Amino acid sequence: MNEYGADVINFDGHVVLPYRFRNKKMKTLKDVISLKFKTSESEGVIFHGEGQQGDYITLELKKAKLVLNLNLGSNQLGSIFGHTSVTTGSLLDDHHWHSIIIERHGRNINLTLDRHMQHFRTNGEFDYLDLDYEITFGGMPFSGKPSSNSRKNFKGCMESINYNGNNITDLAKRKKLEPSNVGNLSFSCVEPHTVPVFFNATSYLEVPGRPSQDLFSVSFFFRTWNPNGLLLFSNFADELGNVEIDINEGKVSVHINVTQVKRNRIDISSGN
Ligand SMILES: [Ca+2]
Repeated sequence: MNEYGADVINFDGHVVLPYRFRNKKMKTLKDVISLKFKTSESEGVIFHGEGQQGDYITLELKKAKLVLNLNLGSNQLGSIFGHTSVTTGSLLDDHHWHSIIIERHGRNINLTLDRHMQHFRTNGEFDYLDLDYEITFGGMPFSGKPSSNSRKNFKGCMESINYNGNNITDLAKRKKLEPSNVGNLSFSCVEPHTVPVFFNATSYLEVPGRPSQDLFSVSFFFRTWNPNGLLLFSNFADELGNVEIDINEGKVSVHINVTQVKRNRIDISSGN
């Protein structure tokens, strides 16, 4: 039950893992679906199921938030509109584990993200979720409608996937499920090349410089809610000066102080 354990699946952003229904159809009044995920991507389909009647359930990441789209049925005349969409969480692309539990009884849903539970009722008048063929993890099925192709596949790790009592992770590991033939499914969590570092107001990261080089080069991504703060500071060798990158009222500024030249300060400002 940890990221080094046997229960982890790594999705490469291409592969999709279908769980096919034995009787081709799955009509449920109750559903319990739970899993954990970890990703650095802000977009991606975690799982999806749909039926020819028009029912669907899709859990996906959008702008690093979790979105559950659910439709238990609409009628032909359009007077019953079943589409329901609930968004929860934020900054979920932080490459930390997040847990999800979806418990449904008819139109009543409890959506739990990291122990924070949200209750809602689905729109429409229908109680049964009618899915056909399969529920897919990590992306949409390839035979899906053209409109679904715009949705990105999930890239990252999932752990302890349980769909109505079926241990999907275990079935996949025992090769009882057949992943799509594009991309790779593996059973250990691949760490990304870049891992975010978190700073509070007092912490900092100090790295050694490269002596006797006349080039200074640095690049990084950052994300913050704070309008002000020091991003980077470095002294140049031989007391030549220093460089400072900060956020000032929401703008990034680069200050280069060169002590041995008369016009000794260069300021560059960008962003908002
Ligand atoms: Ca239905």
